[in-house]
Amino acid sequence: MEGLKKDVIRHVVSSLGSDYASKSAYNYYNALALAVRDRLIDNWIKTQRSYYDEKAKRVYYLSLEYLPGKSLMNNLHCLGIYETARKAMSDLGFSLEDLAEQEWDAGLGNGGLGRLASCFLDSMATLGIPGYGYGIRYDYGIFHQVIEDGKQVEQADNWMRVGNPWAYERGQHLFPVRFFGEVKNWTDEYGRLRHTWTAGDTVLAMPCDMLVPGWDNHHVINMRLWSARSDVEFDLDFFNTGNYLGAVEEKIFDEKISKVLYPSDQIEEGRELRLKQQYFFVTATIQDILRRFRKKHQDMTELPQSVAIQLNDTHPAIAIAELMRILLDEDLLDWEVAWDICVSTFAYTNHTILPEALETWPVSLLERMLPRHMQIIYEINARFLREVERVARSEDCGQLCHRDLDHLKQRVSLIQERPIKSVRMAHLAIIGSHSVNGVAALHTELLKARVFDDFQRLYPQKINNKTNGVTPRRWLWSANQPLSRLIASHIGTGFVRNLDELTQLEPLAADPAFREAWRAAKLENKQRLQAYIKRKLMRELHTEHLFDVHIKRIHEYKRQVLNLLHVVTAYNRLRHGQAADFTPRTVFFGGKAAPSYFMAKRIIHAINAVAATVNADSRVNDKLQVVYLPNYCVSQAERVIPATELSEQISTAGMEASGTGNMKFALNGALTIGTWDGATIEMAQAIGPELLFIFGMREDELVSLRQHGYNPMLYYHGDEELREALDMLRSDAFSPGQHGLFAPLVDNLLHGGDRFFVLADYRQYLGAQQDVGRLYLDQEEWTRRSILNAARMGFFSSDRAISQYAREIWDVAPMAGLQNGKGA
Ligand code: AZC
Repeated sequence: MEGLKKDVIRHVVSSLGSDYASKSAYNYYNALALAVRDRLIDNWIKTQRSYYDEKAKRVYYLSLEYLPGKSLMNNLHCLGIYETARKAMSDLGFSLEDLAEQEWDAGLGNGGLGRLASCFLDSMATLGIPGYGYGIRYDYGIFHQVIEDGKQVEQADNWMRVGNPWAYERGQHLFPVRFFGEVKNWTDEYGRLRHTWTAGDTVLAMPCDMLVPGWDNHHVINMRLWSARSDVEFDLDFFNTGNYLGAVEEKIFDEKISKVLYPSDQIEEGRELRLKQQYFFVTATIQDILRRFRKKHQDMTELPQSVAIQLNDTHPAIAIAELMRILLDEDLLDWEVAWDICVSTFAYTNHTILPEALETWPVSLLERMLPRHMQIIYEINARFLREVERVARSEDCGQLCHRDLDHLKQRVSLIQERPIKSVRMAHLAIIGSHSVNGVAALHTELLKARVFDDFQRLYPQKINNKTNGVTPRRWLWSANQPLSRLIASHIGTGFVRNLDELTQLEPLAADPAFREAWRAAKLENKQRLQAYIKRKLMRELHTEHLFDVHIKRIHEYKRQVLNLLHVVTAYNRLRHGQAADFTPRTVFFGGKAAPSYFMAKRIIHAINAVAATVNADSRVNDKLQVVYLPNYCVSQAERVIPATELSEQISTAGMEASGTGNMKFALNGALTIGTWDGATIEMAQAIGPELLFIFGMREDELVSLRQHGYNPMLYYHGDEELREALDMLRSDAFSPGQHGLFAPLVDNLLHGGDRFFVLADYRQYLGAQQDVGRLYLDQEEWTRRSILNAARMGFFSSDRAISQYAREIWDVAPMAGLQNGKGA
């Protein structure tokens, strides 16, 4: 402890240039972070060296998004120095918890996809897999959400303003990134046509490394994030012509590339700068991967034996064309050889079946910005369509493909003709990869049967499932110390590395003393949340209420509106005195809406309007409260999830690819009210469906309802409570003086087809909520189920998910000496 204290003081003085006697929490947080980083860097260097020494096959995880959240607590726990740090900082006059609050969330992602990437890096580090995360170091992460007059207002997330003590910026290792320009043809010595791309503009990519430690194993992997740097300061011409300001302007323009994360989530914006970001990220990453590979290899055909590249969604899919370009134009390989290398190296994960999220880029834009890549994509397509023809005519594809060859070719082509001629990035990713995976069993089945059915027929081996998981280090151990300590006192700490060990809790569910201790841990977490809400929102929570929580991005398919209709109905019953047996509850909502997503923003407004009305109504507000948690983010989730008793997972069946919040809640002992969707299905199967509150129509039932003509008006007319709730929303009951404010929401349901079947599931949802309320009155039974939920969550560890990727997709083994935990 004395060593750590000394290091902290030294950093306050020599790294931060401050007086250690001036007790600034900001300085002491930074100094502690630097002292922790010192303890990581040696192991990071050793880890990187060992990969070379053992000629390990490396995994590169390419993701435009990461959501690491805060690093301090997690890193202290991984290093096993949490207690030491707590005591050391307390000696220096600080509470560790307060210091940790000084850190800004690294919000370099939108939601589930980005958080999954961060959980995966944690698992690779813990399992000893030679992995690297690659991404972009956005200067501005996901926007900061404030609620003003009930509405979402976006503010810039200037997370780097106060510096980032965790990152190593490596200004000496810059990689050139080229755009635009032209392609020249030439003939090589064997008479083959060759191509050279001479680019117009160049910018530079600077690596910023953030260290990702494994759990208690000395294995530290790297998350390398690229930051755009201009090359104009090296361009003497500018200075010679005296155009200093012109040069500076161009520099600023170049560095725009990594300025800001696109805040759209499952809606593609298709903006030119976004494509620039994607290519900027991809080319720098591929250059770095090949630089490392070439240190030990000359023969490019050995690449797939040494390197596995996982594409996190299609955002980095242009990497396929980029690697082809390098192999063809720089290494001068033949097409077939290059293509084999690509396909064997790449694998692609799909995260959504929503059609509006499937990326396409206009051919005209690609031709201008990346002319050589567009040529390559055309060539990939031509060869692929010939192959389709061959397979379709062959026996093994059967009549199915053959009958309608032209249509089949149009459907699978990389190029879509309408509404504008564009490249379908998902098709590029599928064709250029040896593995395409979905993220939960149902999602993968839907990929095979619907979204990519043609590809499933053409390549029946390619599409596979890897159900998501979450890291128990952050989402149980670090976020929920009260519960973790209780668990550890009964079964030891092995569960942090091997989550299956939680099954040892099962017999304890029958032990009243253990149940009481379990409830005490939950209460402690509820009180912590209470204190936080008081500080932040100046609201007093009732900890004896059932804490019912719906936090995730705001999206119509996630059906926050269904939850809101339940709240309004409960409000009406209480007002009308029809709810004598109502179990008091506080309903929490939280989540960001894409700034351009009108309906999602209106939903936020409606939730806040209903909250204001309900909370102000003294007839009901001792029994029902509604809280909107502004600026939902990773660190907020870490506070809220441990305090949650009821987890809302109520998406339209078939629409939520997996969900990962669902896993975090159950792991922390919340019971789930949910639809038969995403990974909630597999959770119900693992836990026992009777221990969750499952309701609503299933995916196949919805398909047939749609086919037979779904008429939401029937539900409106047939259900008095539903009608009352919708009419209130449409009138000004929640928006005094602003008649019609929420009419778009209601009209969308009644006259817009209710694409997400809110009305169809309303009555069943109410029934399930009634079951929840009733069960909550029986605290012994509730607690028993809560324990069993957590005990059966072992499968949903990201360690299990990453082990499957490593074995079944990457063919990568953990580093020797690390498999069983302790590293060398
Ligand atoms: C999300 C899915 O919506 C969510 O269900 C899943 O758990 C998560 O990915 C991780 O796999 N998708 C996204 O965040 N974004 C896109 C473009 O799919």
